[in-house]
Amino acid sequence: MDEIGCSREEVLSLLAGYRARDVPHERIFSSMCTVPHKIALEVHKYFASTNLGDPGLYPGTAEIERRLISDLGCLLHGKDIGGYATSGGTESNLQAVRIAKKLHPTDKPNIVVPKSAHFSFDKTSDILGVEMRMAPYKEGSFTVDTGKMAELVDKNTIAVACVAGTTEYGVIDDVKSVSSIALENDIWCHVDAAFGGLVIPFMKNPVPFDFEIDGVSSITLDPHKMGMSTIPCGTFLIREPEHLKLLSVDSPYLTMKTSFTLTGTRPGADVAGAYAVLKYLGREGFRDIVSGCLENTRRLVSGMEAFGYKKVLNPVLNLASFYAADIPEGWKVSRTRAGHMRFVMMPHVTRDVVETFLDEVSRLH
Ligand code: 0PR
Repeated sequence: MDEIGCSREEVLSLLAGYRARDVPHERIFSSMCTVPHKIALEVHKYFASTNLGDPGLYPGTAEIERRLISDLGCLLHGKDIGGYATSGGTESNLQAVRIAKKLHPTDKPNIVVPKSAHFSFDKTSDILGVEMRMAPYKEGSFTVDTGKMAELVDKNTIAVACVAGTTEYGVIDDVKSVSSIALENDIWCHVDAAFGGLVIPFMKNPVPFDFEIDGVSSITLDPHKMGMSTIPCGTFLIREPEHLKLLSVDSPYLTMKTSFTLTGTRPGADVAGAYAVLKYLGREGFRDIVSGCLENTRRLVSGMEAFGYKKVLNPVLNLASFYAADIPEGWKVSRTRAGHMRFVMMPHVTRDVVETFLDEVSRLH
C-alpha cells in the first residue's frame, strides 16, 4: 500500500486498465452469471452499506430479504417458506446438508447425490465429514437413475439431492421419484435449482420440481444466475422454517441473539437488487427473458447443426451441448467432464451475439 493516496482519476484509470483485460460478456458462453439487470445495479449502490448480518440495524433491508424469500417460495409453490439470502449455491447446498446432519445424528453419515451434482457437494462432503455417494445417470440420459439412487441409500443416509437444471447439460432430474426415496426413508430431500429455479417456472408446461412435490425439504435458487442480480446472491429455501434453528449459534452482542446463516456479515445490496429485479420484471418480464434465452438456444443448435456439429441432447433449458466444435478465437466456451462443448445461453447472449458467433464459425469452414 502506498504512503500517499492517488487522485480519483488515477485510481479509476488504474482499475479501468485491469477491467479491460477481462473477457467481455458478448464473448462468454461459459458462465451461469450474467450482466446484472440495470435496476439491480442502481439499487446495489443505494444499499451498499447495509449488512444483513446485523439485521436489527437494517430492519428495512431485512424486510426486503424476507420478501425476496417469500416471493421466491411462492413462485416455487411453497406456503410460508423459510430461508435466507446466501452467498450462492455452494452455501445453500452446504446448509441443506448441515440441517440433514443435525436431524439424523449417526457416526458415518452419507448423502446420495446424482453424478451431475455440482462440485459444491464435494466441498460440503469434505467440510461436514459426510460421505458423498454418486448415483449414476439413467442409461442414455444425463439425469439421475433413481432406481440406482435408491439402492445407494442405507441406514446412515441423511439426505438425497437432485438437480433441476444441471450445471453441465441443463437437464432436470426426476424430482418426484427422488423425493419418494426421501419420504420412504424419512430423510431430507434437497433440490439444487441454483440455475433452473428462475427458468423452469417461466417455461410453457413446466415439469414439477419444487415445493409442489411433497417430499421436497429444501431448494437452492440463485438470483445471481438467471435472476440477473449483482453477485453474490443465492437463496436457500426451506419448507419448514423451524429447521433453520438447528443451525443457530448464539450471537449475544448483535441485534439478533442467534445466527443460523453461514457467514456473519452479509451484503444487503445484492439482495435488494435481486428483489428489485423481481418487482420490476414480474412473472411476465421473466417469461419474456426466459423465452428469449430458449429461442437463442434453439437458434444456436440449428446454426451449429447446419455446420455439421452434432448436439449431445435436445436442450431442456437454455444450455446447449455439442460433441465437438471448432471455436473461433476469443470466445469462451467450456467443456463438460465428458469433453462435450457447453454453451450457457444467458441473457447477455443475445440474438446478435449468437449470429456473430455463428458467422465466425462459418468462416472456419
Ligand atoms: N448448483 C448448481 C446447479 C450450479 O450450477 C452451481 C454453480 C452451484 C450450485 C454453485 O453455485 P455458486 O457458484 O453460486 O456457489 N454453477 C456455475 C458453474 O460452476 C457457477 C459459475 C458461474 C461458474 C459463472 C463460472 C462462471 O463464469 O459452472
